[in-house]
Amino acid sequence: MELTTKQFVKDFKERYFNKYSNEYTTGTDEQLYYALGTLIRSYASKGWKNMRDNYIDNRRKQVYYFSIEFLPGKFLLKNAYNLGILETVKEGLKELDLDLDRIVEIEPEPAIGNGGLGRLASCYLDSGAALGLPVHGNGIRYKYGLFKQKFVDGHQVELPDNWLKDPYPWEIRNNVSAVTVRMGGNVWMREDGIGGLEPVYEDTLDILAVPYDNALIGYNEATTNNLRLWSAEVTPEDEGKLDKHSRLQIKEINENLYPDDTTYEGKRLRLKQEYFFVSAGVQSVIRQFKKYDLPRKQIPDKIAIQINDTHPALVIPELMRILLDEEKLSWERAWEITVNTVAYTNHTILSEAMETWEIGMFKELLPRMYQIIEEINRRHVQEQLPLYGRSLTYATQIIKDGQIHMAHLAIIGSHSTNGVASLHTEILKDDSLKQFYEMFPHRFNNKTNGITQRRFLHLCNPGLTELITKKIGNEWKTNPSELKIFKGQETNKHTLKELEKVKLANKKRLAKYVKEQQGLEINTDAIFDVMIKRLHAYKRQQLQLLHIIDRYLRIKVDGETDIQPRVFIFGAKAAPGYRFAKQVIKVINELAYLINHDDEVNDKLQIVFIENYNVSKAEYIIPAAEISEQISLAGKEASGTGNMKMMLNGAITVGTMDGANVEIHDYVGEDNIYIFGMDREEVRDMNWSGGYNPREFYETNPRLQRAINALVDGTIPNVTHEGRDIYDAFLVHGDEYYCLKDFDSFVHVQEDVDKLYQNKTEWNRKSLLNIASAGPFSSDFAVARYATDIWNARPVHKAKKDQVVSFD
Ligand code: AZC
Repeated sequence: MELTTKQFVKDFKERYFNKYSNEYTTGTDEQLYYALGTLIRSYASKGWKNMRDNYIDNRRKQVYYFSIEFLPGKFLLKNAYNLGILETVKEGLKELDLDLDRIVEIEPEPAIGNGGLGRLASCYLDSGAALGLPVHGNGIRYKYGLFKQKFVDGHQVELPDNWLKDPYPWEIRNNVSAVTVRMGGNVWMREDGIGGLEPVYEDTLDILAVPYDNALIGYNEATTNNLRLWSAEVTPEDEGKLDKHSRLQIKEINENLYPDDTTYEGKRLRLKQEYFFVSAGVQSVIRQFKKYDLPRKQIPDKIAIQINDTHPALVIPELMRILLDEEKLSWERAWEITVNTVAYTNHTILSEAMETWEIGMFKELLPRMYQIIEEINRRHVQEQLPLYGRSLTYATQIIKDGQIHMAHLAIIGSHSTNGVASLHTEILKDDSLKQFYEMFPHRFNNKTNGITQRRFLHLCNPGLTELITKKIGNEWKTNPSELKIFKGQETNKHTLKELEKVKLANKKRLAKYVKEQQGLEINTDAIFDVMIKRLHAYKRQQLQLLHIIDRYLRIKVDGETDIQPRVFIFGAKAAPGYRFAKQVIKVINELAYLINHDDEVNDKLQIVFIENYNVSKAEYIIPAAEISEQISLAGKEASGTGNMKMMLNGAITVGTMDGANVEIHDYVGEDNIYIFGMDREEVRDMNWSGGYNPREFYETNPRLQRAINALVDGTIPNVTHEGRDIYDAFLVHGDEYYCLKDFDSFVHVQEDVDKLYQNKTEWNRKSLLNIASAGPFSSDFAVARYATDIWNARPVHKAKKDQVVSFD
């Protein structure tokens, strides 16, 4: 949009005055933030309204991304940037003598997601809007986001994240669009007088779902979409009538984000949350469709619903319910519409993360959903039995062994099932979802994840953005595949030096932050070795721990002096109930304390564990990363996206052939990535042959033995049982994630990395090649592929000339 500094200054003063009846010069940072936030939002209002009208007037196909988690990060800078007014805002604030950084610092980050899956959803919404595609988000407005992590004596302590305690300038409460969601009670069918049946509900708990809408402003205002987050309230009819218990039941629905993305304890509340946002979302989608005034059979032509993992899989029976009970369609017609509307993305192969619900609980909470799922299951069996026989058909049932299997429902009730990296999709096809692949081969497809270059490069790393632009022009910003032109600079010594300077500046910025937060001075000449992701055994932070202990002992005990200095940087939250993960945090923190305070060692080795890792912290850390640690056991990480973000910022990956690392390897070339460890086939063969004997590795590798012993022999103070439990996981419980097996090859590639760093030109060259090869991982491409292959959705206007993403 067009905005002069003069106009902005005037608007800001007015906005502040009208809001607070006072001059802005008297404002607190909180007030200044609120005034600025609402002002920027107001700049987007017209575009938002126009787009809403445009979608309806032109009966555009709209896509709804249903996700129980989103991790959008802060909005202020992003929105100003996408509106094209960030520089104006900066100048204007300078004129007003206000500090933008301080104002941005105040903004709370909506941590309404756990990790990868939630962040991916937000990257996709950003890309959808940037491409001019009508892609909206649908989720829950959790009052408390993911806990705030604090370290107390090295232990993780969880504090509540009350991110909505102050008014949130980006959202609009939208009372007129509220809908009612019914749970519990009884349901029975009676004749509806027109030859069919209709359900009668008794004793249900009715919940008012109120949407809060957040504008998703596309880059260059390509379009503006909506992130709709639902809040649970008492219906006006029940106001004053409901007992305390029922009120509590309603209140708790959007009180807390479920704090674990990898295990499901079959919690009733989680199921309530799932049905709540699904039912509200589907009702509102159908309402939107009705504005088009088209026959219902055209629903799949005008609506696509993508379900982000299985948490929203109730979309399938809920859409069926509406079509059957309210729209009075036949089962067959309703089913065809449903399957053609819904598509499913799988994000994990970990069996413990596959959702199932115990029938008794499910039936009691969602009786009508249960009836419909039963019928879907019955018809599935009836249809597939003659074609595929008993064993395959029964294996694919939705209801079996007393449980409802959500992944089965998601595959059977949708037209597309995709994995999130090519290796992951292969594993789904030939292993974890093999039987479904046999039945529905055409439904399976791969959509490798992507990341938004706007947040994870343009905004968080202006130095690098400027350097690239100086060398190859502006076009790569809207067409990230142009980044490959930057490869032409690989032998340009001058560019490589400039790149090094940018990295150093980013390292210094991070070092300053660490100094402020932890009082620790880190060595910015050392390699910054970064591992940021949720803490989980399969991701193998404990392997990195062994590597660091080994380094420590080489310096401390062996007296090695010729060792490349490194700063190991961690960021990771452990699920509150995940004991092992918390123990790893404790041990890393104690090791950090030991090493950082030992003057014999700390010029060669330091450890920083950044507290409360989240999107904003990632934006600080990623530009400073030189090594990107992606060391999950092959076959376990569906994709990973941190790997892409760090690569885009010039970090060199040390990783296994897992998830999207495989594709990173293919794009950047094997000379520019450090791959180690077993591959997926080796892991699978090893598992099939009943695991391995980690003791063999322990006993025959003195370096490994020494590192493991350090967990229990008092080398690391204050970690008695934590060290012991990790030790036992390695040696007593069979080392499920093959850390001992991969140790040797891991530490050897790390030594190669050290050697490379001695030659800064060569390092910078590889770093540059990583940046130049990261274009294909832009979420703009990923979303364009979803739009073309799955959604059949098109942008509001032809993509601009300089935008290569093709829709034809
Ligand atoms: C994550 C995967 O673990 C990660 O590999 C992937 O990059 C990310 O999704 C986005 O696809 N999964 C989750 O966050 N959660 C679940 C339940 O899979």
